[in-house]
Amino acid sequence: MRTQVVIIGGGPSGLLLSQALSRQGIESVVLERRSRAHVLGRIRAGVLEHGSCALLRRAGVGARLEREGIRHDGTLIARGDRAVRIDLRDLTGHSVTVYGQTEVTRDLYAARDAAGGTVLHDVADVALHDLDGDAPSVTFRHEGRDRRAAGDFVVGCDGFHGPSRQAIPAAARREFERVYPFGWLGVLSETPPVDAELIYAGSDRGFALCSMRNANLSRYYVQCDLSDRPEAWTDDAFWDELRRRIPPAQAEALVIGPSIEKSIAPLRSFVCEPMRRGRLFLCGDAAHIVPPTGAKGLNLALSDVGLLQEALGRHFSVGDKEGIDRYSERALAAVWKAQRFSWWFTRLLHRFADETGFDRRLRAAEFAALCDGRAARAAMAESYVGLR
Ligand code: FAS
Ligand code: PHB
Repeated sequence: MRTQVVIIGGGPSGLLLSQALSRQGIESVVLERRSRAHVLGRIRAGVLEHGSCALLRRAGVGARLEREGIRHDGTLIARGDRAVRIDLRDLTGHSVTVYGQTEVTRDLYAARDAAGGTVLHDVADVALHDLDGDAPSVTFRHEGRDRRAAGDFVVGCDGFHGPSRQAIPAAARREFERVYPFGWLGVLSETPPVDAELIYAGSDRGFALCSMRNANLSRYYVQCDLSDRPEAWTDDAFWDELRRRIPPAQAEALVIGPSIEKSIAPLRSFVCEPMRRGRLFLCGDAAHIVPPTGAKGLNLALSDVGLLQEALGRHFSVGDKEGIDRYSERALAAVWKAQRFSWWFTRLLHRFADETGFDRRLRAAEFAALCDGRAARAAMAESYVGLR
Protein backbone atom coordinates (compact mmCIF):
# COMPACT_ATOMS: atom_id res chain seq x y z
CA MET A 1 0.00 0.00 0.00
CA ARG A 2 1.12 3.59 -0.62
CA THR A 3 0.32 6.54 1.64
CA GLN A 4 1.90 9.79 2.78
CA VAL A 5 2.49 8.98 6.47
CA VAL A 6 2.79 5.48 7.93
CA ILE A 7 1.91 5.56 11.65
CA ILE A 8 2.93 2.67 13.91
CA GLY A 9 0.69 2.43 16.98
CA GLY A 10 -3.03 3.01 17.43
CA GLY A 11 -2.97 4.56 20.88
CA PRO A 12 -3.89 8.21 21.52
CA SER A 13 -0.86 9.71 19.78
CA GLY A 14 -1.11 7.58 16.64
CA LEU A 15 -4.84 8.09 16.31
CA LEU A 16 -4.75 11.83 16.96
CA LEU A 17 -1.92 12.28 14.45
CA SER A 18 -3.85 10.35 11.79
CA GLN A 19 -6.99 12.38 12.51
CA ALA A 20 -5.17 15.74 12.53
CA LEU A 21 -3.36 14.94 9.27
CA SER A 22 -6.58 13.87 7.56
CA ARG A 23 -8.13 17.25 8.48
CA GLN A 24 -5.31 18.77 6.37
CA GLY A 25 -5.91 16.38 3.50
CA ILE A 26 -2.84 14.31 4.33
CA GLU A 27 -3.28 10.55 3.97
CA SER A 28 -1.99 8.10 6.60
CA VAL A 29 -2.38 4.50 7.70
CA VAL A 30 -2.26 3.35 11.34
CA LEU A 31 -0.75 -0.06 12.13
CA GLU A 32 -1.80 -1.36 15.57
CA ARG A 33 -0.50 -4.57 17.14
CA ARG A 34 -3.55 -5.18 19.35
CA SER A 35 -7.28 -5.44 18.79
CA ARG A 36 -9.39 -2.32 19.18
CA ALA A 37 -11.08 -3.90 22.20
CA HIS A 38 -7.69 -4.43 23.85
CA VAL A 39 -6.61 -0.83 23.25
CA LEU A 40 -9.92 0.47 24.61
CA GLY A 41 -9.64 -1.84 27.62
CA ARG A 42 -6.61 0.01 28.97
CA ILE A 43 -7.19 2.25 32.02
CA ARG A 44 -4.56 5.00 32.01
CA ALA A 45 -4.50 8.77 32.19
CA GLY A 46 -7.32 10.87 33.56
CA VAL A 47 -6.39 14.56 33.32
CA LEU A 48 -6.19 16.71 30.16
CA GLU A 49 -4.39 20.05 29.97
CA HIS A 50 -6.14 22.94 28.24
CA GLY A 51 -3.65 22.62 25.36
CA SER A 52 -4.61 18.98 24.87
CA CYS A 53 -8.33 19.86 24.88
CA ALA A 54 -7.66 22.52 22.23
CA LEU A 55 -5.79 20.00 20.04
CA LEU A 56 -8.65 17.50 20.32
CA ARG A 57 -11.23 20.16 19.47
CA ARG A 58 -9.19 21.30 16.44
CA ALA A 59 -9.03 17.67 15.29
CA GLY A 60 -12.83 17.48 15.45
CA VAL A 61 -13.03 15.18 18.48
CA GLY A 62 -14.01 17.66 21.16
CA ALA A 63 -17.80 17.26 21.28
CA ARG A 64 -18.13 14.52 23.93
CA LEU A 65 -15.16 15.97 25.80
CA GLU A 66 -17.09 19.27 26.04
CA ARG A 67 -20.23 17.47 27.22
CA GLU A 68 -18.75 14.94 29.61
CA GLY A 69 -15.35 16.31 30.61
CA ILE A 70 -15.24 17.66 34.17
CA ARG A 71 -13.50 21.03 34.52
CA HIS A 72 -11.29 21.31 37.60
CA ASP A 73 -10.16 24.75 38.75
CA GLY A 74 -7.90 23.40 41.48
CA THR A 75 -6.33 20.39 43.12
CA LEU A 76 -5.45 19.49 46.71
CA ILE A 77 -1.98 18.51 47.88
CA ALA A 78 -1.77 16.97 51.33
CA ARG A 79 1.00 15.74 53.61
CA GLY A 80 -0.04 14.19 56.89
CA ASP A 81 -2.70 16.40 58.48
CA ARG A 82 -1.80 19.51 56.44
CA ALA A 83 -3.26 20.26 52.98
CA VAL A 84 -3.02 23.11 50.49
CA ARG A 85 -5.38 23.77 47.58
CA ILE A 86 -3.62 24.83 44.40
CA ASP A 87 -6.05 27.26 42.79
CA LEU A 88 -5.12 26.58 39.18
CA ARG A 89 -7.54 29.07 37.63
CA ASP A 90 -6.63 31.92 39.99
CA LEU A 91 -2.90 31.29 39.62
CA THR A 92 -2.75 30.63 35.85
CA GLY A 93 -6.11 31.54 34.30
CA HIS A 94 -6.44 27.92 33.18
CA SER A 95 -8.17 24.78 34.44
CA VAL A 96 -7.67 21.09 33.67
CA THR A 97 -10.31 18.67 32.44
CA VAL A 98 -10.92 15.24 33.89
CA TYR A 99 -11.68 12.94 30.95
CA GLY A 100 -10.18 9.46 30.79
CA GLN A 101 -7.62 8.45 28.15
CA THR A 102 -9.92 5.54 27.31
CA GLU A 103 -12.62 8.04 26.27
CA VAL A 104 -10.11 10.11 24.25
CA THR A 105 -9.09 6.94 22.41
CA ARG A 106 -12.73 5.93 21.88
CA ASP A 107 -13.53 9.35 20.40
CA LEU A 108 -10.49 9.15 18.11
CA TYR A 109 -11.41 5.69 16.83
CA ALA A 110 -14.94 6.93 16.10
CA ALA A 111 -13.56 9.93 14.22
CA ARG A 112 -11.22 7.78 12.12
CA ASP A 113 -14.11 5.47 11.28
CA ALA A 114 -16.32 8.42 10.31
CA ALA A 115 -13.57 9.83 8.10
CA GLY A 116 -12.94 6.46 6.46
CA GLY A 117 -9.45 6.36 7.97
CA THR A 118 -7.33 3.19 7.73
CA VAL A 119 -6.50 1.64 11.11
CA LEU A 120 -5.27 -1.96 10.82
CA HIS A 121 -5.49 -4.03 14.01
CA ASP A 122 -3.74 -7.26 15.03
CA VAL A 123 -0.72 -6.31 12.96
CA ALA A 124 2.43 -8.38 13.59
CA ASP A 125 6.14 -8.42 12.72
CA VAL A 126 6.35 -4.67 12.09
CA ALA A 127 9.75 -3.67 10.68
CA LEU A 128 10.93 -0.27 9.48
CA HIS A 129 13.00 0.15 6.29
CA ASP A 130 14.99 2.83 4.38
CA LEU A 131 14.49 5.56 6.95
CA ASP A 132 17.53 7.50 5.73
CA GLY A 133 16.36 7.54 2.12
CA ASP A 134 13.39 9.35 0.57
CA ALA A 135 11.24 6.20 0.25
CA PRO A 136 10.81 4.71 3.74
CA SER A 137 8.47 1.78 4.29
CA VAL A 138 7.14 -0.54 6.95
CA THR A 139 6.64 -4.26 6.46
CA PHE A 140 4.21 -6.21 8.59
CA ARG A 141 1.97 -9.25 8.72
CA HIS A 142 -1.80 -8.78 8.67
CA GLU A 143 -4.61 -11.30 8.23
CA GLY A 144 -2.12 -13.98 7.26
CA ARG A 145 -0.40 -11.89 4.57
CA ASP A 146 2.96 -10.21 4.43
CA ARG A 147 2.43 -6.57 3.50
CA ARG A 148 4.38 -3.37 2.95
CA ALA A 149 3.26 0.22 3.60
CA ALA A 150 5.34 2.82 1.75
CA GLY A 151 5.10 6.49 2.59
CA ASP A 152 6.94 9.81 2.61
CA PHE A 153 7.36 9.54 6.38
CA VAL A 154 7.06 6.97 9.18
CA VAL A 155 5.94 8.02 12.67
CA GLY A 156 6.59 5.78 15.67
CA CYS A 157 3.62 6.15 18.03
CA ASP A 158 4.19 2.62 19.31
CA GLY A 159 4.82 3.33 22.97
CA PHE A 160 7.77 2.43 25.17
CA HIS A 161 8.02 -1.20 24.02
CA GLY A 162 7.46 -0.63 20.30
CA PRO A 163 10.06 -1.16 17.52
CA SER A 164 10.37 2.44 16.26
CA ARG A 165 12.87 3.79 18.77
CA GLN A 166 15.08 0.76 18.18
CA ALA A 167 15.09 1.60 14.46
CA ILE A 168 17.35 4.54 15.30
CA PRO A 169 20.88 3.05 15.48
CA ALA A 170 22.08 2.80 19.09
CA ALA A 171 25.13 4.88 18.19
CA ALA A 172 22.82 7.69 17.05
CA ARG A 173 20.56 7.59 20.13
CA ARG A 174 21.12 9.09 23.58
CA GLU A 175 18.84 7.62 26.26
CA PHE A 176 18.29 9.08 29.72
CA GLU A 177 16.48 7.04 32.37
CA ARG A 178 15.52 7.01 36.02
CA VAL A 179 13.60 3.96 37.29
CA TYR A 180 11.72 4.55 40.55
CA PRO A 181 11.91 1.84 43.24
CA PHE A 182 8.12 1.61 43.57
CA GLY A 183 4.91 1.40 41.54
CA TRP A 184 1.32 2.63 41.67
CA LEU A 185 -1.44 0.19 42.56
CA GLY A 186 -4.54 1.59 40.85
CA VAL A 187 -8.20 0.74 41.54
CA LEU A 188 -11.29 1.73 39.56
CA SER A 189 -14.56 1.60 41.51
CA GLU A 190 -18.17 2.50 40.71
CA THR A 191 -18.38 4.83 43.69
CA PRO A 192 -18.77 8.61 43.98
CA PRO A 193 -15.41 10.42 44.15
CA VAL A 194 -14.26 11.25 47.66
CA ASP A 195 -13.93 14.95 46.79
CA ALA A 196 -14.86 17.37 44.01
CA GLU A 197 -11.21 17.73 42.94
CA LEU A 198 -8.15 15.46 42.84
CA ILE A 199 -6.18 14.84 46.04
CA TYR A 200 -2.43 14.17 45.83
CA ALA A 201 -1.37 12.88 49.28
CA GLY A 202 2.08 12.14 50.66
CA SER A 203 2.48 10.34 53.97
CA ASP A 204 5.07 8.37 55.92
CA ARG A 205 3.34 5.27 54.54
CA GLY A 206 3.72 6.46 50.96
CA PHE A 207 1.83 8.29 48.21
CA ALA A 208 -1.88 8.14 47.43
CA LEU A 209 -4.01 9.81 44.74
CA CYS A 210 -7.78 10.27 44.69
CA SER A 211 -9.01 10.84 41.17
CA MET A 212 -12.16 10.16 39.18
CA ARG A 213 -13.70 9.54 35.76
CA ASN A 214 -17.28 10.77 36.43
CA ALA A 215 -19.79 11.28 39.27
CA ASN A 216 -20.00 7.55 39.88
CA LEU A 217 -16.63 6.25 38.76
CA SER A 218 -13.58 6.85 40.96
CA ARG A 219 -9.92 6.15 40.33
CA TYR A 220 -7.57 5.70 43.30
CA TYR A 221 -3.87 4.89 43.55
CA VAL A 222 -1.49 3.99 46.37
CA GLN A 223 2.29 3.75 46.09
CA CYS A 224 3.34 0.11 46.36
CA ASP A 225 6.48 -2.03 46.24
CA LEU A 226 7.66 -3.19 42.84
CA SER A 227 7.41 -6.76 44.19
CA ASP A 228 3.67 -6.24 44.86
CA ARG A 229 1.05 -7.98 42.76
CA PRO A 230 -2.54 -6.68 42.31
CA GLU A 231 -3.98 -10.06 43.29
CA ALA A 232 -2.13 -9.81 46.63
CA TRP A 233 -4.33 -6.82 47.58
CA THR A 234 -7.90 -7.46 48.67
CA ASP A 235 -10.27 -4.55 48.16
CA ASP A 236 -10.50 -4.10 51.93
CA ALA A 237 -6.71 -3.96 52.26
CA PHE A 238 -6.60 -1.32 49.51
CA TRP A 239 -9.33 0.85 51.05
CA ASP A 240 -7.70 0.59 54.52
CA GLU A 241 -4.32 1.68 53.14
CA LEU A 242 -5.85 4.51 51.15
CA ARG A 243 -7.65 5.81 54.24
CA ARG A 244 -4.34 5.87 56.16
CA ARG A 245 -2.65 8.04 53.54
CA ILE A 246 -5.28 10.72 52.76
CA PRO A 247 -6.42 13.59 55.00
CA PRO A 248 -8.72 12.54 57.91
CA ALA A 249 -11.78 14.37 56.54
CA GLN A 250 -11.60 12.54 53.20
CA ALA A 251 -10.72 9.24 54.92
CA GLU A 252 -13.93 9.63 56.88
CA ALA A 253 -15.99 10.54 53.79
CA LEU A 254 -14.56 7.80 51.51
CA VAL A 255 -17.26 5.68 49.86
CA ILE A 256 -15.84 2.25 49.11
CA GLY A 257 -17.07 -0.48 46.79
CA PRO A 258 -15.84 -3.44 44.78
CA SER A 259 -12.90 -2.77 42.47
CA ILE A 260 -13.79 -3.21 38.79
CA GLU A 261 -10.15 -2.86 37.75
CA LYS A 262 -6.96 -3.32 39.76
CA SER A 263 -3.46 -2.98 38.28
CA ILE A 264 0.10 -1.93 39.09
CA ALA A 265 2.03 0.53 36.90
CA PRO A 266 5.79 0.91 37.28
CA LEU A 267 7.22 4.43 37.41
CA ARG A 268 10.00 5.56 35.17
CA SER A 269 11.49 8.76 33.72
CA PHE A 270 12.88 8.16 30.25
CA VAL A 271 13.89 10.27 27.26
CA CYS A 272 15.31 9.24 23.88
CA GLU A 273 17.18 11.89 21.93
CA PRO A 274 16.78 12.73 19.12
CA MET A 275 13.09 12.15 18.27
CA ARG A 276 13.83 11.99 14.56
CA ARG A 277 16.03 9.93 12.26
CA GLY A 278 15.77 10.75 8.55
CA ARG A 279 12.16 10.06 7.55
CA LEU A 280 11.25 8.60 10.98
CA PHE A 281 9.74 10.70 13.78
CA LEU A 282 9.09 9.43 17.32
CA CYS A 283 5.97 10.57 19.15
CA GLY A 284 4.64 10.05 22.70
CA ASP A 285 5.73 7.12 24.84
CA ALA A 286 7.90 5.80 22.00
CA ALA A 287 10.27 8.67 22.85
CA HIS A 288 9.61 9.50 26.49
CA ILE A 289 8.03 8.27 29.72
CA VAL A 290 7.21 10.30 32.81
CA PRO A 291 6.00 9.10 36.23
CA PRO A 292 2.20 9.65 36.23
CA THR A 293 2.38 11.91 39.31
CA GLY A 294 2.21 15.11 37.29
CA ALA A 295 -0.44 13.81 34.82
CA LYS A 296 1.96 14.56 31.96
CA GLY A 297 2.26 11.29 30.00
CA LEU A 298 -0.76 11.57 27.77
CA ASN A 299 -0.55 15.36 27.57
CA LEU A 300 3.08 15.23 26.44
CA ALA A 301 2.18 12.66 23.77
CA LEU A 302 -0.54 14.95 22.46
CA SER A 303 1.88 17.89 22.58
CA ASP A 304 4.25 15.97 20.28
CA VAL A 305 1.34 15.34 17.91
CA GLY A 306 0.49 19.04 17.86
CA LEU A 307 4.01 19.92 16.78
CA LEU A 308 4.30 17.10 14.24
CA GLN A 309 0.92 17.52 12.55
CA GLU A 310 1.71 21.22 12.02
CA ALA A 311 5.23 20.46 10.71
CA LEU A 312 3.99 17.77 8.30
CA GLY A 313 1.14 20.03 7.20
CA ARG A 314 3.55 22.79 6.20
CA HIS A 315 5.85 20.30 4.50
CA PHE A 316 3.11 18.82 2.34
CA SER A 317 1.30 22.11 1.67
CA VAL A 318 4.10 24.61 0.96
CA GLY A 319 7.27 22.50 1.03
CA ASP A 320 8.41 24.24 4.21
CA LYS A 321 10.87 21.95 6.02
CA GLU A 322 11.54 24.17 9.06
CA GLY A 323 8.90 22.41 11.18
CA ILE A 324 10.09 18.89 10.48
CA ASP A 325 13.74 19.89 10.81
CA ARG A 326 13.07 21.49 14.24
CA TYR A 327 10.49 18.96 15.49
CA SER A 328 12.91 17.01 17.67
CA GLU A 329 14.43 20.14 19.23
CA ARG A 330 11.02 21.69 19.96
CA ALA A 331 9.45 18.46 21.24
CA LEU A 332 12.41 17.74 23.52
CA ALA A 333 12.20 21.24 25.04
CA ALA A 334 8.64 20.41 26.18
CA VAL A 335 9.66 16.88 27.20
CA TRP A 336 12.37 18.05 29.59
CA LYS A 337 10.07 20.67 31.18
CA ALA A 338 7.56 17.88 31.85
CA GLN A 339 10.33 15.57 33.08
CA ARG A 340 11.49 18.17 35.58
CA PHE A 341 8.00 18.78 36.95
CA SER A 342 7.09 15.08 37.10
CA TRP A 343 10.33 14.25 38.91
CA TRP A 344 9.87 17.14 41.36
CA PHE A 345 6.25 16.21 42.12
CA THR A 346 7.14 12.52 42.50
CA ARG A 347 9.94 13.27 44.93
CA LEU A 348 7.70 15.62 46.92
CA LEU A 349 5.00 13.03 47.59
CA HIS A 350 6.54 9.54 47.52
CA ARG A 351 8.46 7.67 50.20
CA PHE A 352 11.91 6.50 49.02
CA ALA A 353 13.38 3.50 50.84
CA ASP A 354 16.87 5.03 50.82
CA GLU A 355 15.83 8.50 51.99
CA THR A 356 17.79 10.08 54.85
CA GLY A 357 16.63 12.36 57.64
CA PHE A 358 17.96 15.26 55.58
CA ASP A 359 15.76 14.16 52.63
CA ARG A 360 12.70 14.05 54.87
CA ARG A 361 13.34 17.53 56.27
CA LEU A 362 13.96 18.89 52.76
CA ARG A 363 10.68 17.38 51.55
CA ALA A 364 8.80 18.89 54.51
CA ALA A 365 10.35 22.30 53.71
CA GLU A 366 9.35 21.93 50.03
CA PHE A 367 5.77 21.20 51.07
CA ALA A 368 5.78 24.12 53.54
CA ALA A 369 6.98 26.41 50.72
CA LEU A 370 3.90 25.40 48.72
CA CYS A 371 1.62 26.04 51.68
CA ASP A 372 3.18 29.38 52.58
CA GLY A 373 4.11 30.92 49.24
CA ARG A 374 1.86 32.03 46.36
CA ALA A 375 4.87 32.08 44.00
CA ALA A 376 5.64 28.41 44.75
CA ARG A 377 1.98 27.49 44.17
CA ALA A 378 1.95 29.49 40.91
CA ALA A 379 5.07 27.68 39.66
CA MET A 380 3.47 24.32 40.43
CA ALA A 381 0.14 25.37 38.86
CA GLU A 382 1.78 26.56 35.62
CA SER A 383 3.46 23.17 35.14
CA TYR A 384 0.31 21.26 36.08
CA VAL A 385 -2.07 23.07 33.68
CA GLY A 386 0.45 22.77 30.85
CA LEU A 387 3.32 24.89 29.64
CA ARG A 388 2.11 25.26 26.03
P1 FAS B 1 0.54 4.12 23.98
O1 FAS B 1 1.45 3.17 24.70
O2 FAS B 1 -0.75 4.52 24.59
O3 FAS B 1 0.15 3.48 22.55
C1 FAS B 1 1.11 2.79 21.79
C2 FAS B 1 0.36 1.82 20.89
O4 FAS B 1 1.32 1.17 20.03
C3 FAS B 1 -0.33 0.72 21.71
O5 FAS B 1 -1.68 0.63 21.35
C4 FAS B 1 0.44 -0.55 21.34
O6 FAS B 1 -0.38 -1.69 21.29
C5 FAS B 1 0.99 -0.20 19.96
N1 FAS B 1 2.20 -0.95 19.59
C6 FAS B 1 3.24 -1.30 20.38
N2 FAS B 1 4.12 -2.05 19.68
C7 FAS B 1 3.62 -2.17 18.41
C8 FAS B 1 4.05 -2.83 17.24
N3 FAS B 1 5.19 -3.55 17.22
N4 FAS B 1 3.29 -2.76 16.12
C9 FAS B 1 2.14 -2.03 16.13
N5 FAS B 1 1.65 -1.39 17.23
C10 FAS B 1 2.40 -1.46 18.35
N6 FAS B 1 -0.33 9.08 31.86
C11 FAS B 1 -0.96 10.02 32.59
O7 FAS B 1 -0.93 11.19 32.21
N7 FAS B 1 -1.63 9.66 33.73
C12 FAS B 1 -1.71 8.36 34.16
O8 FAS B 1 -2.31 8.06 35.18
C13 FAS B 1 -1.08 7.35 33.41
N8 FAS B 1 -1.16 6.03 33.79
C14 FAS B 1 -0.52 5.08 33.02
C15 FAS B 1 -0.56 3.71 33.37
C16 FAS B 1 0.10 2.73 32.59
C17 FAS B 1 0.02 1.27 32.97
C18 FAS B 1 0.86 3.13 31.45
C19 FAS B 1 1.61 2.12 30.63
C20 FAS B 1 0.91 4.48 31.11
C21 FAS B 1 0.21 5.46 31.88
N9 FAS B 1 0.24 6.81 31.54
C22 FAS B 1 -0.39 7.76 32.26
C23 FAS B 1 0.94 7.23 30.38
C24 FAS B 1 0.06 6.94 29.19
O9 FAS B 1 -1.15 7.60 29.34
C25 FAS B 1 0.83 7.35 27.95
O10 FAS B 1 1.44 8.62 28.12
C26 FAS B 1 -0.02 7.38 26.72
O11 FAS B 1 -0.64 6.14 26.58
C27 FAS B 1 0.89 7.71 25.55
O12 FAS B 1 0.21 7.48 24.39
P2 FAS B 1 0.96 6.82 23.13
O13 FAS B 1 2.21 7.57 22.87
O14 FAS B 1 -0.08 6.73 22.06
O15 FAS B 1 1.43 5.38 23.61
C1 PHB C 1 -5.93 9.37 36.84
O1 PHB C 1 -7.08 9.82 37.04
O2 PHB C 1 -5.71 8.21 36.39
C2 PHB C 1 -4.75 10.25 37.16
C3 PHB C 1 -4.97 11.59 37.45
C4 PHB C 1 -3.89 12.41 37.75
C5 PHB C 1 -2.60 11.87 37.75
C6 PHB C 1 -2.38 10.52 37.43
C7 PHB C 1 -3.47 9.71 37.15
O3 PHB C 1 -1.53 12.68 38.05
